[in-house]
Amino acid sequence: MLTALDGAYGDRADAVVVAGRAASYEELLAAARAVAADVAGAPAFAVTATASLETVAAVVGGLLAGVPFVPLPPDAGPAEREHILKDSGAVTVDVDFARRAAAAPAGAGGGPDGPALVLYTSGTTGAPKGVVLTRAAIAADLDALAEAWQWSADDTLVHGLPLFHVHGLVLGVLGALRTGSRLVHTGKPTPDAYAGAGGSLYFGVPTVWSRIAADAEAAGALSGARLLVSGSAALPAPVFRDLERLTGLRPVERYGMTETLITVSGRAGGEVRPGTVGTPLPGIRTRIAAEPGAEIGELQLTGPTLFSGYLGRPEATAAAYTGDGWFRTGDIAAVDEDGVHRIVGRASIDMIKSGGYRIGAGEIENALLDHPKVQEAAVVGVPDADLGQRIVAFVVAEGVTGAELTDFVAAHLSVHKRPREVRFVASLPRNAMGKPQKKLLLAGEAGPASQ
Ligand code: MLC
Ligand code: AMP
Repeated sequence: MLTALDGAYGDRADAVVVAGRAASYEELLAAARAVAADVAGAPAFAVTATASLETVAAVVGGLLAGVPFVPLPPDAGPAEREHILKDSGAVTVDVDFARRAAAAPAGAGGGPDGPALVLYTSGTTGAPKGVVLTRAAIAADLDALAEAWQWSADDTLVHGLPLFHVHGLVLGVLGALRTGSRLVHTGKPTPDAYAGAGGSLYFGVPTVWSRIAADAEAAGALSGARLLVSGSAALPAPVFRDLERLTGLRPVERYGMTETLITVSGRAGGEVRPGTVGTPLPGIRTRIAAEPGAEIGELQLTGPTLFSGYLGRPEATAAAYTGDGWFRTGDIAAVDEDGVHRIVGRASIDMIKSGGYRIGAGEIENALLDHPKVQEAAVVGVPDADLGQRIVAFVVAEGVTGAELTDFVAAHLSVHKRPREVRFVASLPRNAMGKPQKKLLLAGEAGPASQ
């Protein structure tokens, strides 16, 4: 599956660089075999997925052993870690990149339909669910993207995204190892790090691109690249235009989800327009479930890149599909006469995207309600020029500060899920059914940065 590790493209001492440490394919493979020996026979295994060569060895080791890999967010607090470990049944493993093995364990390996990854992702309510992705789905997606982006062993891929989500882990690590492109992971996705990395292909979430576009010198350093790709949230049109002005490149946007992998994308060398995410990748079919006479509606899709289900939750899996077998993305979209897709927004106000992270309002509300001083809580995503949306918590509480509540969520769930702002209110506006009226809480906030 990882063609580069089979020697298809030769080797070099710095084939994979993560946060300043370099490894050859041979070294990576030997470290991954040691991981495979440790995890062989386990139902699943979990590793704290820091931006490191250890995480790269872990994901490869899981594939060699045929044991699903569960990446743990390094900034996760005890509640989130425990939920993921209990729900997945994964054993925890520490990876030592200096440990090497000459061969994968005997009898190890997985078939194409075997689970490769279990990635935890938030719904609108409740705790995150484990999304099971097969090797076949991952391979199909990476091959489709390689075609769309003319992504090859001639490329050097640069990014600094977290290694516990699709973007950084599947595209950003497995994609490099399947196409044979050299990988430079910058540790953090800062403008300076991207500028200094000398890549031909760059991945980023819109927050990363907007910070680069605000730094003319860093952006200018990317003008020698072949392709800049944005995804995980909507790229604001002003950021698109600033990037084009400063780099001479029109960034390509692509659209995806943990459950579907990347399904729609602009093409390298094709026409790209700000505010659009391109056309379906080979093998993907899309449709818009619109009311009669309307042009926008829920985007639904089918294809070989879809997940095989939410781990242990057949009802949630069934609910994610229409009666005729199309996956319901929950995103509202429109398609023009050329088949070019435009993502208009989310169907649910309770699904927040902040800095490219998907965060369920219900999960944050539950965490806040676990605080003894909090009586009521309602969480919304407020338009934010840097993060796309920022998490704002409206709470009814006494005897506690906003900073204390922020730290409470950061410590229990994870740092990237913490509210950026806490507003104390005397009561929450509720409808006749007693449900908080979040639209009223959002009234008066500025529109999205892209409009
Ligand atoms: C601040 N910090 C705290 C804290 N407040 N720590 C503990 N408690 C508190 N109360 C610290 C953090 O630990 C961190 O430290 C520092 O402050 C900054 O953290 P941050 O503010 O959260 O980072 P920020 O700069 O806002 O991050 C922006 C970002 C990040 C773009 C780098 O949001 C990001 O990496 N996003 C990528 C998300 C992604 O990959 N999504 C893909 C999903 S897959 P320190 O020391 O660590 O800096 C998908 C499919 C698809 O969507 O289509 O791709
Ligand atoms: P996740 O499961 O974290 O991968 O988040 C998936 C969600 O990210 C999708 O349902 C969309 O709401 C959003 N998303 C991903 N890519 C884009 C994009 N290019 N434009 C707009 N939204 C996007």
